[in-house]
Amino acid sequence: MCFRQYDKDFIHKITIFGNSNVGKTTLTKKFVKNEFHSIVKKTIGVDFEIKKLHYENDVSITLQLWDFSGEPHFESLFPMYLSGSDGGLFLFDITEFKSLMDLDRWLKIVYDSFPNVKKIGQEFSQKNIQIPIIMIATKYDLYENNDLTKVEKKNVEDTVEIAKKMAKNRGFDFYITSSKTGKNVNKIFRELANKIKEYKEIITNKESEKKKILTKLYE
Ligand SMILES: Nc1nc2c(ncn2[C@@H]2O[C@H](COP(=O)(O)OP(=O)(O)OP(=O)(O)O)[C@@H](O)[C@H]2O)c(=O)[nH]1
Ligand SMILES: [Mg+2]
Repeated sequence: MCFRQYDKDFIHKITIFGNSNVGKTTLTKKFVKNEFHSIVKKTIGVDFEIKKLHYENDVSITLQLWDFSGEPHFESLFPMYLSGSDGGLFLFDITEFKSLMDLDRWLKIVYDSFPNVKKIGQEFSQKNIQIPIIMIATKYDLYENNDLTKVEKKNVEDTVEIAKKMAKNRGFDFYITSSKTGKNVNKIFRELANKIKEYKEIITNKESEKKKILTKLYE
């Protein structure tokens, strides 16, 4: 990646959302502290973590991770916490089909929280929102470790296939992860950080184009 001087000061606010129990806190802790716990307290409102990503030439980007509770009674707080977000991770549990089906319910809150978002049709997609969002399938180790019955395995396979299609139709990147084995955990945060940087550059370029046009008009 190519960085300019001002990138050294980059801070990205990332919001992590999805139903309760899908593994948001576990993924955050795995990424920040390389820890995995099989018993985790439910998040009350929101938890907050920080981690620096280091790049070449001593450049680093600070990620502020806002790990939001998936419990419905905290939902009304979500728009407030979303404010100023640069990117989002939507998590669903591969063994819990309902957690995938709630994608649009979560996206609606995200969309409603950004005043300038274009809302076209009923389906929420990446092109209508100004921050990058990545879809994350969690707990893949449960599929790999052969503890599931044949029927449960087939259900997981169907869920993942449907999730891939939903992600493709909406223009979201999609990753399968496990916080237990660490599969793709670092990768998704790096991917999202890179995407945020691209989005910020597009916005900066658009703004400087606008300024150029306005300057010409008033010359
Ligand atoms: N096997 C396995 N279990 C996981 C994984 N990720 C999370 N879990 C378990 O899933 C349960 C719920 O995880 P949490 O991280 O608390 O879920 P959450 O999405 O933060 O839930 P809320 O805070 O209530 O919104 C815990 O028992 C975790 O150990 C994973 O990758 N593999
Ligand atoms: Mg939590």
